[in-house]
Amino acid sequence: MATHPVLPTLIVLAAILGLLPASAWGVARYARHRLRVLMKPTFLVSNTPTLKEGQRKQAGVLYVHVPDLRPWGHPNASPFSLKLETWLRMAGIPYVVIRGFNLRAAPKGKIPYIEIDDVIMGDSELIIQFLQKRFPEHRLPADAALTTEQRGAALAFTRMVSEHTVACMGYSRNVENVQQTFRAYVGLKPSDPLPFALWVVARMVRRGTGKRLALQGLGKHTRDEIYEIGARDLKAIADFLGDKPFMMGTEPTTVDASVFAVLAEILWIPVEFPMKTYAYAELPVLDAYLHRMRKAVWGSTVEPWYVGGEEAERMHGRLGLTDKS
Ligand SMILES: N[C@@H](CCC(=O)N[C@@H](CS)C(=O)NCC(=O)O)C(=O)O
Repeated sequence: MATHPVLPTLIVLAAILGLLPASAWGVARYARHRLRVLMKPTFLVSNTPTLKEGQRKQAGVLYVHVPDLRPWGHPNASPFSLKLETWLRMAGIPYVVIRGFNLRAAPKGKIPYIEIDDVIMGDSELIIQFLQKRFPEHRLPADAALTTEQRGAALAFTRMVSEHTVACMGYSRNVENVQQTFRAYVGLKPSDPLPFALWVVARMVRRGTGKRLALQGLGKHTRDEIYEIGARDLKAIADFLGDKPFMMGTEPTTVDASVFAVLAEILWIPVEFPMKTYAYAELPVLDAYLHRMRKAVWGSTVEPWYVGGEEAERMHGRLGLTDKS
């Protein structure tokens, strides 16, 4: 008896529909694995204590989970991880880094997060508040000396850079220039083809960020509007800084950790986009501030950083990014 022709078609269709999600999952997993392998050679070694594989965690030690993404000589490509590490150094709180990008293990599905004894918590801002209470002896004297007006301004700037400026930067990094950013992550030239695994992850990141920005509202604007809006944030920071060495005066305070981290991910990266161009062309105070913060907080612990100017040229050479068009 002849089988009805619709039946095999239905069976094939069902198989494809069943297999597609499974194969997409497989491709994503493989792509993540390849990404990790590809990024390994771009890691630069800093003197930050790091938990090695197989090492046991110890009581009373502060462990900081940050992504293992250290391109360009930055301590971290993640602005919020750079912020937290910068603040920990400012406060002089010893910590051990655990590198990885396992968002499923993160309490809020985001990096960075910390572990100390039985506490595990996410969100750089909440973490800082928690650590300020846990280690009162490490309270920054400059924070304690702030006036109420300065405290208000510090909170407003922290929120601006962490929720808004960073999102404008994220449009370049994860949407418009996502492929160039991924090339830079692994030290490829802009003209090099992106390895398939990276291309897959870049597309996923682009899609996810696009959706998130649209929901947040920023993504409803045009490209030029987004960069214009972001540039206004940069101008506000430059205006507020004026002649002061740091945001609140002569000493770095907690707000500087946030401002420094977000600005570093805009100015000191080997990817060109309008906010960066504008900062270098119109707001030289910002690059000077970054250098000051880096020297005050990080010293020479991480070398070489991608920092613009001569050093930038050197890093462009190292990364093969001489074509800046
Ligand atoms: N409000 C959080 C933001 C952290 C955040 O957005 N982290 C990024 C890396 S820089 C992340 O985990 N992104 C992955 C995701 O959102 O899926 C904080 O201050 O820690």
